[in-house]
Amino acid sequence: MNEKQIKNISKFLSLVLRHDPIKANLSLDTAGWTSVSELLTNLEATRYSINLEQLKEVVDNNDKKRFQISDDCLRIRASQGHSINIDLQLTPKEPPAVLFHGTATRFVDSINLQGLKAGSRNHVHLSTNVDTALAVGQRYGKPVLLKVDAQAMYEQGVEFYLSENGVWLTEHVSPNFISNA
Ligand code: HQG
Repeated sequence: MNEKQIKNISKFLSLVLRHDPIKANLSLDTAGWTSVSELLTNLEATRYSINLEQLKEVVDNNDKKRFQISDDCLRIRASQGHSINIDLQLTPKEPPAVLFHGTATRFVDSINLQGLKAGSRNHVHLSTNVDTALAVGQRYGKPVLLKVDAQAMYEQGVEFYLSENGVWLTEHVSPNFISNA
């Protein structure tokens, strides 16, 4: 497979495993997993004829490690970013003292009023890395970097989760924990 094919399949997997499994005639279990063999069969029927090795290539080459295949290779899921209601079954974890969120300047007034909301996804996505956060913000316009006082939130009992691919997740960030970075 060439890079373009890998990217196209990866995009389709994001769609199916995070947002719209019906697009590949699949259902996800409560933790977001689906059957690898059904996925391969249904991919072939819809648009991409690939085998398990090629699926692994897509998963391994993904720039943000968005997908996980179970150790027995029977199941696959997206590591984060879902809009459908699933429970990743992650254990709450103490976050680093400071986390970053990149957004677009046009959202800042609303964020200052309402805090960071998960929107269509299940969680607010936060990063330890400034460049990653800025790249995330860039997707929506002129980026701005926000700093989240994760330590204070944690001390007040707010739960954080670390996804398999290193994204920090929480349900909501109140405005009083947000400042300009
Ligand atoms: C903004 C990508 C107005 C929020 C990335 C963001 C990430 C508000 C947008 C992952 C708001 C939601 C998620 C408020 C938040 N008022 N706007 N109160 N609260 N927002 O795409 O964090 O490439 O759902 O700042 O790498 O941008 O798909 O979230 O701009 O990890 O794997 O509303 O998506 O990963 O947008 O990105 P999103 P996000 P993938």
